[in-house]
Formats: sequence, structure tokens, C-alpha cells
Amino acid sequence: MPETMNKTFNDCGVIERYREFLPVTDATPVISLGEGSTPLIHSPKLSAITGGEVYVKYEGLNPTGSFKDRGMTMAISKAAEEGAHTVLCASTGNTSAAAAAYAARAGMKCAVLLPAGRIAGGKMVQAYIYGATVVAIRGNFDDALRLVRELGETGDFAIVNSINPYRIEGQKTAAFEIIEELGNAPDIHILPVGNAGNITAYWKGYKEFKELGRSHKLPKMLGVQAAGSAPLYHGAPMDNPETVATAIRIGRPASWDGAINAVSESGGCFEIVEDSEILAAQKWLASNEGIFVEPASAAPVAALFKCFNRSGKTTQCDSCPFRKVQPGAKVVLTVTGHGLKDPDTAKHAVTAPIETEATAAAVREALAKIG
Ligand code: AN7
Repeated sequence: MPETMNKTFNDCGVIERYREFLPVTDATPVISLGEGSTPLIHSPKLSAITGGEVYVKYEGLNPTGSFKDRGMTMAISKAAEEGAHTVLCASTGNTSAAAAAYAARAGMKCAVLLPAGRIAGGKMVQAYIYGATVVAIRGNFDDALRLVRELGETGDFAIVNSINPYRIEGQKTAAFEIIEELGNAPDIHILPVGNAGNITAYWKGYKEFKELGRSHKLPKMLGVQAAGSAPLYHGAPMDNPETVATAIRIGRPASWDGAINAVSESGGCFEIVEDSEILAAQKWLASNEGIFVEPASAAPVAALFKCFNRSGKTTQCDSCPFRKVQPGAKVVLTVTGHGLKDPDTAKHAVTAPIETEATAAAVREALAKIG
């Protein structure tokens, strides 16, 4: 490497950035695509709504477009260390995209089990282009994960779902980054919850850095589910979860205990948002802050709007963590996946273009109409 090409956080990935806090050794081959070190974007408009400081952790800027890359660099690196040939996962689309990409880089085979017909277009294309074998099962994500657990018992496959503890280890690095950037943990952390690996991972990361004295407080964790797919909110598994946010269409979260623990230990809560609120929040975030996220990732924004209506008047429920923090509190929202993952669902924002003759006069006339 030329001397001028100094290594930065951005080109080395989360294992190199946080090696001392992760279960890797010199014998672990690091399979990385430069994941992590994602922007923590201050949102003036959301801050005005809460009366505090709101930041958006933009995880859609990871190499395959979602936070799953943080966990997958760990899971695939450890699978490589253990000599695995084939990795297997169930997925609502983002885990499979990440598994396929990192497996390709490691020279491994990858098989993904997806709920037939319920994967966003961009995610489906990713599985194929990275060279995975795609199996569409006639069932939902929970059925696919049940099959993965069963197939994993044979020892023929390395399972890279978040039931693999290395995934959680990698994903906790997002909490580390937030603490390093803010100089402390936020007061409240809001994120979408599906299979519940991520809320489990963030809570682990926040606790580890607090124990090491790198932060002086712990955030209250607010886990957001879609109203039609809200087993943790209701406290019972669901058989037929349904939501436009297909990423979090999960009725039997694998990290159930981790999610309950994060919320109860931190003094947070679970919240639900309707599909209509998710789509409105997706449009709001893109058109007001320039951040385009997939529907599941808009759920935390929708939840914030639910806690504070647009004029700043509070509409909080009894268990709302906003009741327990000072005005001016720091809030971080994780937006987990890029908007381009699911262009079809974003078509709610698309109208027919203004079509004109190819002359400046015609264009000027068309633009005059919009004021
Ligand atoms: C954009 O890809 O479960 O609560 O198989 O893709 O850790 O499951 C995706 C989950 C939030 C929920 N946002 O995270 C999968 C999968 C996006 C996601 C979640 C997912 P977890």
C-alpha cells in the first residue's frame, strides 16, 4: 500500500476497528467489505419536534445496504476460520443479501431460504447477483428459520442467522460508534424490531462500553414493531404476521429474551406503528432530511411522531421513555436499511412526470405551473 493511502476506519471494517472487543484472534481470516463507520446524522427537524437532539444512524450506507453487514463480517470470518464450505440462512431479505455477499468474498457457497413472494425486489436481486442459491419456501420467515435450525443440526451448513452469536457480536459495534461520536450514550435509542437480534446487540454494546468507562449512562431502548407484526409488543408469538415492512414481518422472534431484557433493563418499551404511519414517515424522512430508507427503517421515525405530534405537543403513553428523560434529551434512531432495497413499496410517492416538448420554453412553462 502506498504510504499516502493511510488506513481509515472506513476502509477497514468493524472487525479491525473494534478487534479488541470482538471474539477474533490472529488465526481469524477477516472477511470484510469495509462495513460500519456509518454516518450519525443530526436531524434539525426531528430535534425541533422533541425539543432535544435527534440523530439518525444511517445503516443503509453499509456495503450491501443494511446493518446486517456488521454481523455478517463476524459470522463469515468465524465460519472461514472453522473451515466451513457452505453457509445457510433464513431471511426477510437483508440477511440473505449480506450472507451472499460476504460468502462470495470468502469463497464459500451460500444458500438462502426466503418466504416466497414476500422479499423486496432489490434484496432478491442481491441474493442472485452475489451468487447464492435461492430457495423460496411456501411459508413465512418463521417457517424458514425453523427449517434452518433443523438443517443446521446435520452439521453440513454454517448457520449465519442471528441465532449465531457472532452476528450479535458484530452488530454491537453500532452502539460503540454512537458512543464514540456523541462522547456518551444517548438518552433514548429507537430502532425497528423483527427477529430482535439488533436490539439485543445494541444493548450488549451499550452495556460493554459503559462497563469499560467509555460512556457514563445507558439509553432507554424503544423497540418498534409494525402493528400487524407485533409479537413482542403484545407479549405473545404470532402465526400470521402481516406488514408492508416485509423486513420485520416476523411472528416468532429468535432473540425474544434479548429484546425483553433490553427493554426491561433499560426502562424502555415496545411501540407499534401502523403501515400507513410507516409509509408517511418514510416519505417525511426522505423529503425533509434527504434520508431514503426502506419501510422497516421508517418505523422508528413513525414511532417518534407517535410520541410527539408535529406541533411538539406530547402524546406519550404511560410507559413511554420520553416521560422519564429531561427535555433536551439526546435520541438516536437507527434506520436499518436503504430505501433502494424496496423501490416497489416506495412507489406510493411517485406521480406521473410532467412531460413536455424538448425546448427550454416548454420546460419553463411546465415549471411555472408548480410555482
Ligand atoms: C431493514 O434480513 O430479519 O430485529 O432476515 O432487514 O435484528 O431482526 C431483517 C431484519 C430491521 C429487524 N430493519 O432487525 C432478515 C431480517 C431491517 C431489517 C430489521 C430487519 P432484527
